[in-house]
Amino acid sequence: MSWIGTAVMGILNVTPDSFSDGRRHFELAEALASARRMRDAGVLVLDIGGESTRPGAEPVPAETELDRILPVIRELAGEGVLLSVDTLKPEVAQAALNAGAHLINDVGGLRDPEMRRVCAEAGAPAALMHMQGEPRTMQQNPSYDDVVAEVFAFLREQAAVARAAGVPDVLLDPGIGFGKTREHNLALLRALPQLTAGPDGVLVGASRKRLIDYLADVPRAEDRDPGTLALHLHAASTGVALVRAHAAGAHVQALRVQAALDSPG
Ligand code: HH2
Repeated sequence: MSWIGTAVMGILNVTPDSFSDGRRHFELAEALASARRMRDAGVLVLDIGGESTRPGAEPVPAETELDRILPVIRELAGEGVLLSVDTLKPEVAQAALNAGAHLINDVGGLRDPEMRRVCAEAGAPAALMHMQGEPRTMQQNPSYDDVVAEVFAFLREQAAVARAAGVPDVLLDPGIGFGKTREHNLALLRALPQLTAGPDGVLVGASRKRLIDYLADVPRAEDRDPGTLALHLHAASTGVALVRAHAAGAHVQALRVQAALDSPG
């Protein structure tokens, strides 16, 4: 995937317990209105999630996830925006693709062979993310010998495994906040040029994450959009393909300005 500027993946949570916007998107009408606002603001893709993966979150059954996301996918398919589904479960991915979703966002990094098979058979690209441990416990004691080398090696290996299984295209995501300390996250963000120099597109998701509190003392997630933008503009300057953001409209605007400054003439 060659770099043609950084696009925005707008976050559409249809979970009652997602860490930053709670019940707001839980009602279908509100979810759809929010999705259409993000589409009109110029996002490339909407990332629809029916299970929170915030630190400490408990998994939900596949039926619950599907009850939350399928009505949204069915309504939005064909409305001029790509639809990504944020799920760890192959059966959820399969049903979402059948309902009109285009891309699977797997925070499990396509480690599950069944997830690779579902994407390959549907011809669906996938975002594969690095996570140490699992959401319930991942922030308890994250540790690495060399976080950059280990995370990037994992992503490159998983990309090769996915391609060998027939997944048509992959995006690599270092997984900011997924089993990582403040120092681990910063090291990965600083090392992004190593990843964007490779053949695959890169996705970064730092939106409203605790890292911003550690860096700038912002305890409430909903107050972290300025810090998010700073991190994502940095990521964009290294050539990432996509940034995953709650404040989608602000991101589209800022990235257009940054792209104008960077384009010659
Ligand atoms: N972060 C979250 C969820 N999905 N997917 C990718 N590819 N990269 C990420 O960094 C990423 C992700 C965060 O989890 P959650 O608690 O569900 O919060 P939200 O979806 O509101 O960001």
